[in-house]
Amino acid sequence: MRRLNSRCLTLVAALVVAMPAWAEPREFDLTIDEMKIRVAPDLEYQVFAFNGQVPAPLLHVKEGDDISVHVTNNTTLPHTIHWHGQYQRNNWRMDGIPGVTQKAIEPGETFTYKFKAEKTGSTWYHCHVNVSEHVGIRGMWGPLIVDPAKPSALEKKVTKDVIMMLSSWDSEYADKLGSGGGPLDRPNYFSINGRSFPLTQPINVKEGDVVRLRLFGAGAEIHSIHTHGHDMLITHKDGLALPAPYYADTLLIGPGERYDAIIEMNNPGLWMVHDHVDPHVTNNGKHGGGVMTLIAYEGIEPAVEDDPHAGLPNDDADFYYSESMKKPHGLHNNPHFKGTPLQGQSRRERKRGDHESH
Ligand SMILES: [Cu+2]
Repeated sequence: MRRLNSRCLTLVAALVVAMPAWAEPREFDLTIDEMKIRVAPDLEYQVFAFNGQVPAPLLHVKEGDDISVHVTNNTTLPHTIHWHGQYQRNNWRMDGIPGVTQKAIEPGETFTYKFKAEKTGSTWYHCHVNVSEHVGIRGMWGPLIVDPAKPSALEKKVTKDVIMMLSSWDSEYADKLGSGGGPLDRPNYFSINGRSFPLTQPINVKEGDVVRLRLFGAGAEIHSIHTHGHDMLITHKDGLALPAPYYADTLLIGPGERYDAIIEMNNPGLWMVHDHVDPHVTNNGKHGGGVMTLIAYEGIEPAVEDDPHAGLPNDDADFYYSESMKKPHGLHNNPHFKGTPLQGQSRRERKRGDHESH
């Protein structure tokens, strides 16, 4: 009896180690829909949109959580979801690679992904069918943030999360869903969270805030982000804590990469945040567009009356997922990211139009 009890205790102890007390099962629903979003003032774009929005909804979970995601494909083409960064240990069939780990999810089908959120930090999810089109220029990407069971002292200081997903667009294929993204094509619009300046929104802060800026290379371009007036302490690369965090004021972010930067808001003013790769601050070659925004301290007035930055829309406190990150763990949609459904034209008709125009 005593031996049995001690065996039971060992078993219970092993289970406690394997399933941390903070881990929970979480079940989410995602649809994929054909929508149109406004990327820039002069660019409307057809997208494959998770839950109808670009960027996709925030998935915010805890280390060790058991995740189930039911994905329903309402579009006219097959898709999958790759959980970029997650290890899928003993679970490789959930890695989302068509023709390797699964058959792609066909139009009208639902597929359920099940995996443990093992890797912490800034991970993300994206389609893995025709990646150069679906991810490169059709908006099939979103953040999967996994909070570590034991956050570092630095992470605990954060008062505001700011998620920036950088990507690019090619106006030639704006209304040609199902084509584009060729390796020699040249994108001509560049965006933060799917919007090009002046449709980006300011990063609203107050003195004393500690911002955790999570930068994602969601597209196929390399970006070089400069935060005026502030140094970034780079703490994580691809969700992994750096053994020696380092300071930078300009940071390169390549395709697929993620960097986390802690920024102390200790310098009140209106400060540019922009990409130093010149074409990336244009809309179709016209300067004053692309990957550009402002760090805007509470109570600071613009220095000049016609400052274009002062005219940025400032009606979505969740543009950088800051509000969603404060909510309880879960899936968080953002109605501001929602597109309008593609209507009146079947894909076949659109395709016919495409062929006629070539
Ligand atoms: Cu896809």
